Order: sequence, then C-alpha cells, then structure tokens
Amino acid sequence: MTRLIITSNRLPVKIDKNDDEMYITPSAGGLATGLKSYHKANNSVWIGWPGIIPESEEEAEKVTALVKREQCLPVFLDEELISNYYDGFSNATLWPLFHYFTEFTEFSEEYWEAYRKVNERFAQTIIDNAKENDQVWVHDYQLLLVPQILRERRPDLTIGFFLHIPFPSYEIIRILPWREEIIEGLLGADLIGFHTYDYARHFISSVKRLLGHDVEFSQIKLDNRKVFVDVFPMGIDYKKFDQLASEIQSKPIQDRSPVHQDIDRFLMSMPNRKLILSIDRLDYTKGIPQRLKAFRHFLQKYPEYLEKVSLIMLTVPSRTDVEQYQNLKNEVDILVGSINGEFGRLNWNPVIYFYRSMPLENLIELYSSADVALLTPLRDGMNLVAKEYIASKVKQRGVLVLSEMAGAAKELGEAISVNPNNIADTADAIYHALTMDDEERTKAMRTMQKRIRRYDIHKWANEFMKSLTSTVDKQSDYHAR
Ligand code: GDG
Repeated sequence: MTRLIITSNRLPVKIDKNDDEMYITPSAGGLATGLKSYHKANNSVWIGWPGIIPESEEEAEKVTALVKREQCLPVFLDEELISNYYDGFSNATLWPLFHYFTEFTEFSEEYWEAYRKVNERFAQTIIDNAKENDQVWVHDYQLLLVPQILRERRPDLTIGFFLHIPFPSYEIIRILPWREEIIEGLLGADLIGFHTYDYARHFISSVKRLLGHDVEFSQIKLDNRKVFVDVFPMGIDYKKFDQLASEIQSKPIQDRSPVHQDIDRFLMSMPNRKLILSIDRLDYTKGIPQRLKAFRHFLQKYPEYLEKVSLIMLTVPSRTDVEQYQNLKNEVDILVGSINGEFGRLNWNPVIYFYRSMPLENLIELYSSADVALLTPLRDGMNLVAKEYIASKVKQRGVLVLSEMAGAAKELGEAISVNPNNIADTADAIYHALTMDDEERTKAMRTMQKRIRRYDIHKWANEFMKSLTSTVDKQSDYHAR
C-alpha cells in the first residue's frame, strides 16, 4: 500500500512551552486547517517544523513524541537557520519577489546557503521515513528544492508540489541569482500545481526560457520523464464555516460571545449602521495602507456615512522580525490614528483596529455580521478569507469587494472587483457595496456560495492526489514510447 507523506514548512500542530511543561496546539492558517482532515482520514505522515527550538536532546525527544501522536514528524531548526532560511531566503527573497515587490527583495549568499541546507534536511527526513513507492506532497515556497533532491535519491517516489503563492512572470523570476536552481528544484516533481492558470502559464514560460525544455499541453518534457503542470484553486472547509455560522446566528443574544455582543450593540445603536470587515496577516502584499486610504476617501466623498459605517480591521501579526513588516506596522498605526483623529466622534470610531489574532469563533462572528468584506491585496496567491466570508453568509446578507490581484478573483466573478491601487475607484466600490439592492446582493452571494461549496478543500486535495496518482501511468507510457 502506498502511503502519503505531506511536507510543509510548518506542521499542522505546534509545540509551546509554559514553564517546563510542553503542550501541543493546532497551527492557524488555511493550509494547516484545510489539509488536516485529509491528513487524518488518509493516514498520511506530515513532516515539518514544530514551531519550537528544543533546548536539549531530551526536549527534542519530547517534541517528537508529542507530534507523533498527530501522525507528524518534526524537522528541527536552530535560531540561525530560522533567521537565514525562514526570515531570510523565504521571506526576504522569495516572498517579495514572487509577489512583485522587487524593491524589497534581498539577495544574500548566506540566505541561499541556509535555504539549501534546510531543504536538504527536509528531504532527508522524508527519505528516511518513506517506504518504497510512497507518494510525497510538498507544499509551498519554503521547499522549492525538495522535489529535485527526492528525485535524485529516491526515484521510486511519486512527487507532487503545490505553490500557495503566485508564480511571477519570467521578467520577475529572471532577476533572481538562483533562478535556474529554483526551477530545476521544482522540476523534480511529477506534478506541479498552482492556484490559477496565469501562475501555471508564467511557470511554463520561465521553464522554456531559462532551461529550454520542450513543453506540450502543460507537460514539460525532460530527457527521461515528463513533469505535469496543472491548476487546482484551493478551497476551504465550506461545511465547517457554514455550520458554525448557522449555529452562531441562531444563538439568543444573551448567549453570544462578548465579541459578538459588542458587534450587536454597535450595529443596533443607530438605525442603518453598517460594518465593513477586513482580515489579513499584516503583510505588505495585502494592500492595507491602500485600503485605509480608500476608506478615508470614501468618508470624504460620502459624508452621509459618517457615524453610520465602521471598518473593522483585523490584522494578524506576522514575520515581526523582518524589517519591512515593522515599517508597515508603523505606517498602518499612523494611518488608522489619522483617520480616527480626523473623522471620529465621541461615540464612533471609523476604523476599529485589532493587531492580534482571534479564535475562529470570533472570526466567524465577524464574517457573519459584516455587511461588506473589503479584501484588497496588491498580490495574493488565492485569499482564503474571501471564501470563508462567502461560506459564513448563511443568509446571503453580504457583499464582497475583492481585489482583482487575488487568485480568488478568478473564481469569484460576482464580487465587486477593484484595482487596489485605484483609491478613488475602491472608495466608490465601498459605496456601491453599501447601496446594492437586496436582490442583486443575494443573487451574487448565492452564485458564489454554490461554486465555493462544490470545489471545497476536500475536493481540492482529492483532485490533486488523483492527478498525482495518474502521473505514474502517464510516466510509464512515456518510457514505453
Ligand atoms: C497563503 C497565501 C493563499 C486569519 N486571521 C486569523 C485566522 N486567519 C486565517 C484565515 C485564513 C488564513 O488565516 C489566511 O489565509 P489567506 O489565504 O487569506 O492568506 P495567507 O495567510 O497569506 O496564505 C494565500 C493561502 O496561502 C492558501 O494557499 O490563499 O494567497 O498568501 O484561513 O481564516 N484564523 C484565526 N484567527 C485569526 O485571527 N483562527
């Protein structure tokens, strides 16, 4: 029986330490929560970093024992590797470059060496634990070199790779000093998956131009095998959001959580009060300053909404050791302060700003209460928040304003689409969302719900795995010719 090994930078669980006691908690984030049920149901093994640096052999053994109960195996990293591989090459080189932020992209041999070393360590852990003919599913930009290392040392394995962020155009990727190594790393896979057709197209064009391989119908022809490239737009656990949102909404007001009661009080304190919601990691790709400027423009242009509308902005701390993230935090703090200072009243803040994460229950309360979701990334591989908002709108009372730069925009044509760099247009889109008639709003939401419900996270994982499995036969046809 072939088994599946999943690997990603982070495990779906993380280990924390309180005094001397270690405990295990689920990791947040779309990939972890989404794939976890697939992982459990299919008896796979998940290999990744457990989120802690053990201080002794004994501690490392404890961590291993704890994560093993969740069918996980740890890859340990020390402080220096985390700084150069994770904060460095992953988040100060690949992340900005792949999101078209060339001005933030750092090139450092030291980062690159650490990246190679960690990819090697992940691959070796997989090799040490893989049985003959196992399947391996590698995730995301932190592990681009893993497929090739596996291919060289364990050609018996079937290797799939999925990229969660955009793959940029050739003109961007060519800037990278290690561009050939990165593409060759990926070509170790049998199947490479992307969220959208455009990312797949950019990848194929880079393969042709940088390495000169022949490509026929999304199949890259190497000397002795083919690499299959395909599109798998990641979905969410639709049922979970739909069910939790129904439960939350049917609770009597007095039984609701404190956060939910605050939201209720806010909405009921004045007739026709409205809430606009945005949720994202505090990341420069998410277009947070542009969104705030658009909201300010909206308040200037449509003063009838003063005191009537607030923007609840949940920004989750992220990569706080990287300089650009610290600068962004300052910029956002200043903008929020200046908007609230300019327009606020004693009993009303235009922007309600949280810089922290919240439990899922509160997230769903926010989704289900918000009249508008304003999601305006400058670049985003997919954007699962948009899909979660849609799934939580059990009564279809909500409008999605979505950046055309998010991968999700390709599937959500009924959303109000904006170019997030166009501040005036985004302000008008907010107005349009708030004034949309009931029928139009319900129809758009229903159509999007139908689509997102059908292609959910389970379907996504199953389709990818089905495709990966089918590459085995296709490869042997290729050999036979
Ligand atoms: C990358 C790509 C791609 C957020 N705040 C809280 C919280 N979240 C959860 C959301 C959602 C996830 O985090 C965020 O997912 P996104 O897709 O929106 O964005 P990234 O983190 O940038 O993810 C992205 C994704 O990978 C998957 O391929 O879509 O383009 O950049 O699930 O619900 N969860 C909780 N509290 C919070 O405060 N519990």
